[in-house]
Amino acid sequence: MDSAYSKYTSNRKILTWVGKVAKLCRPKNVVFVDGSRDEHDRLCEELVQSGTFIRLNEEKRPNSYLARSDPRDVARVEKATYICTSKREDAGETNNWEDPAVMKEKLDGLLAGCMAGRTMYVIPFCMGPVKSPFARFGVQITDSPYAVVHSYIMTRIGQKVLNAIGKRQDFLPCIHSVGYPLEDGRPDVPWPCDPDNKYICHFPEDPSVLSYGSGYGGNALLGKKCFALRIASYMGKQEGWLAEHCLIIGCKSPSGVKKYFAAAFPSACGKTNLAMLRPSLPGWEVTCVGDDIAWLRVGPDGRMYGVNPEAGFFGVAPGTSMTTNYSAMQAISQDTIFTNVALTPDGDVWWEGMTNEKPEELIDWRGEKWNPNSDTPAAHPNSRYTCPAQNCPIIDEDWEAPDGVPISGILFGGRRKTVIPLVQEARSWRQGVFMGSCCASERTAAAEGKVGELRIDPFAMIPFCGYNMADYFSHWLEMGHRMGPHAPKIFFVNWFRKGSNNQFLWPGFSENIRVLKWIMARTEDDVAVEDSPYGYLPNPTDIDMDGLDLDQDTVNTLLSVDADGLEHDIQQFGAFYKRLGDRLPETLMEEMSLLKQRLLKY
Ligand code: SAT
Ligand code: MN
Repeated sequence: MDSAYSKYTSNRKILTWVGKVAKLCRPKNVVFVDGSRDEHDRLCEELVQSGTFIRLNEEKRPNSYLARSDPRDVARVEKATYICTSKREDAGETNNWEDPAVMKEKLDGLLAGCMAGRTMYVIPFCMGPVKSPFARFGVQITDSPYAVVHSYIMTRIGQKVLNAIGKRQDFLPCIHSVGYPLEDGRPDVPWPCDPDNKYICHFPEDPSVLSYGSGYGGNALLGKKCFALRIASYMGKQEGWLAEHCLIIGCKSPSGVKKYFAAAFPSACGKTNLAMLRPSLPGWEVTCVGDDIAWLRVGPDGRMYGVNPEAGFFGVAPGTSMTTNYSAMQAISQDTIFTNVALTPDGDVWWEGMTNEKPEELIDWRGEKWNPNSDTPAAHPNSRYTCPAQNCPIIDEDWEAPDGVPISGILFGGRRKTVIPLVQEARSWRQGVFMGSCCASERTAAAEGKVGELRIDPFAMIPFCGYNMADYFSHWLEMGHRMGPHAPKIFFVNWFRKGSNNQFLWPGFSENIRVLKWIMARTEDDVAVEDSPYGYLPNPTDIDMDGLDLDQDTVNTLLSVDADGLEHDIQQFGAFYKRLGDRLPETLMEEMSLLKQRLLKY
């Protein structure tokens, strides 16, 4: 077969697929993205010309841009996200499901002619360092130049990746369209999308991904949540590894002992801040391997190793400041794309929480004039920065190590104003898996649902697990069996415990190093623990409280499990387990009854 694109690759599967998609979507032209600096700069210039990008003040924020989305396209859409497996049970209770053939027919209808008048970009990409045994390849077709310039930052792309794919057949084909064809003289808009027809569909059995109608974040950058979490979690189940919604950090003590930790928290629980923690304790050092996704495998020595499959950060802007996250502020001081933040009169960016004082005037994320008396936020609450990981001043020296970094501990957490202590250690891997399955966050007034009600989010994977959640729990248990005594210890943390006056008891942020210090000691069995009905608790004198102004009562509350509250938790998690049906591993039911028994004796 002769193809117009055979000068880029001799991979028949890619050439045939690209030809087929082009025929269906009918773009004006097809461009293979080569990943060069020139091409990147040209695309950014085109985005400025078309009004999607505003170039920021070169002196204040070099090589950076602001994009404002359509107000109807500002976040991932879970109700439009599907796992399409031949059997419904394989997607499970916690995912939207549709029959693959039915969904493909529907999408074929939407895709027909959907790229009219546009360029169809073909982006060869790699998740993980290209030469790593963890690396997985994909090819994303998209009609969004905004998605293309993001992929320069978020993944490894271009001709070098296409060469690395060579004749391999196992790349993930991903199709993305904003769903805004320019036919019959229809003029383009700065942020094309099809707000009433969004579909983010995963076909893990193919595997493939099809996303239609949205240009935003995880809906459009298909390497991220779609591949690196949903599809990869399914692959990991088949192949014996884990794709997790985890940050990875390195933590070095003043005496030079360094360990790596992975941590999973539901959204709005401070994941990015922990990923870039600035320790308050002298001599301690924290380095960042990744802020969002970890691929975890068992190494030849039986220990767990992790890589960050991404190459950049796609972080929430509001709340990010020199005090809450100094390293993120440094990382986004250049080469950054901002989406839906506010624009200052001198061509820089601003968002709520960036400075104590609000600027006198701004252009808000909708492009309207804004001042401190305006009753809407200047930046959208889900506004984002996209910057290269390399920009982070505390990026770990081994963040691209092909074999990953050894993981000594796994942390789970949530936002819990009561019940759950500052930190506890699981008695065993299986109790750790139980704790992971019991990740939850209290709803804040801003979210839907009753305030204080628990939103259950096991392993922080509810929106990202690409298969049946009960099977996922079994897979975690199985990973523990494989590692045996080499398995990392599992911890559960909660920075958000409140006192009777509704004030946070723990200062959090930089002070969280004190908890990491204890966790480090526990991974070496350097300190003893106290028993509790739930996990093992620190002896209060073993958490370094030097220089903190916390009275004994506060410390005692922070380091205690509330038995009554825990009983209420168990009821809610019990109901959730029931929902998962009979594929739920017996071991977790046993862990739950052991917890009940310990509570009775308490
Ligand atoms: O939009 S993304 O899915 O990439 C980010 C997020 O929702 O956390
Ligand atoms: Mn995330």
